Parts: sequence; C-alpha cells; structure tokens
Amino acid sequence: MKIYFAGSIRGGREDAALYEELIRYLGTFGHVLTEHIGTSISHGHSETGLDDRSIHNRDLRWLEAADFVIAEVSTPSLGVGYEIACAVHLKKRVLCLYRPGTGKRLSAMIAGCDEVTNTEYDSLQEAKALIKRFIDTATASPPGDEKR
Ligand code: 6IA
Repeated sequence: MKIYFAGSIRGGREDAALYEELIRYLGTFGHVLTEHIGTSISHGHSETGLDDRSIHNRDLRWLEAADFVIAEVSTPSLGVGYEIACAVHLKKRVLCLYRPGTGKRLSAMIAGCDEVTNTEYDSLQEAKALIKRFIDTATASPPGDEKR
C-alpha cells in the first residue's frame, strides 16, 4: 500500500515533530512516499537540493501512485492545499487531520469539501485512531464505492 503524507514545509515547520510521529505510524500500514516531510528541515534552507519544478513534478508522480492521501492541515500551507485539490481530482481517498486548538481556522475550501474526509483531533493517540479507522474503512471498499 502506498501512502502520500502531506504536511506543511514552507508554510511553517511548527508541527514537524508531529508529522514525524504520524509518518512513523503510517509506515505500519504501508510505504510512505513522502517520508522527508517529517525530517527536521528548516524552511528557507536549501532543502534537498532539488529545484522547485523537480519537487513539484516528483510529488505529483507520487500523488498519482498513492492509494491514500493523509494530510495534516493544522498549519496552513499552499502546497498541502494544492496537493489535496490534485488528489481530489485524481479521485484519491483523502483524510484531513486538523487540530482546532491551534488558533488557525481551517480553510473553507478544505472544511467545506465533501470529497475529503475531514476530521478533528487533539492528541497523537486520537490522530492515530482516526488514521486507522480511515484506512480500515477505505481498504474494505473499492475506490469510488466508499462512504466518506
Ligand atoms: O507550501 P509548502 O511548502 O508548505 O507545501 C508542503 C507540501 O508540498 C508537502 O506536503 C510536500 O508534499 C510538498 N513539498 C513542498 N516542498 C517540498 C520539498 N522540498 N520536498 C518534497 N515535497 C515538498 C524539499 C524539502 C525536503 C528536504 C523536506
């Protein structure tokens, strides 16, 4: 199973340690294509050495290959929003994880999108339970047939 994890990079790295925990957990279900998102890079740093076009094109190829997309959306990120929109158009199953306690309201373009599974959580344990339920449900029904 291929899992695409999306989390903020240039939008802000406040949740990088949390992403790392979520990616570690997702790794128990399958191969996480975007493992680097949890690594401790600072935005503005030269990152991988890849130029922006190469990053964009590679990530879109990964998105096309993914069975599921899990997005942590508490830190607003243009890139994560773009990935979610692309995933919706590619008919991927998308889980959005949002912590309401951050003081940042989730964009209506995500919160109001019926094509994604929007969830709220407070603790890492809750996030893991939401991920497990989402993957269990999604794997039990063929794509396009699932109840969101
Ligand atoms: O606008 P943002 O930078 O916050 O967008 C973050 C999202 O875009 C993530 O979910 C990534 O999938 C994707 N993205 C943005 N920058 C990169 C990137 N740079 N590498 C891979 N995906 C990216 C290199 C940094 C790497 C060493 C962590």
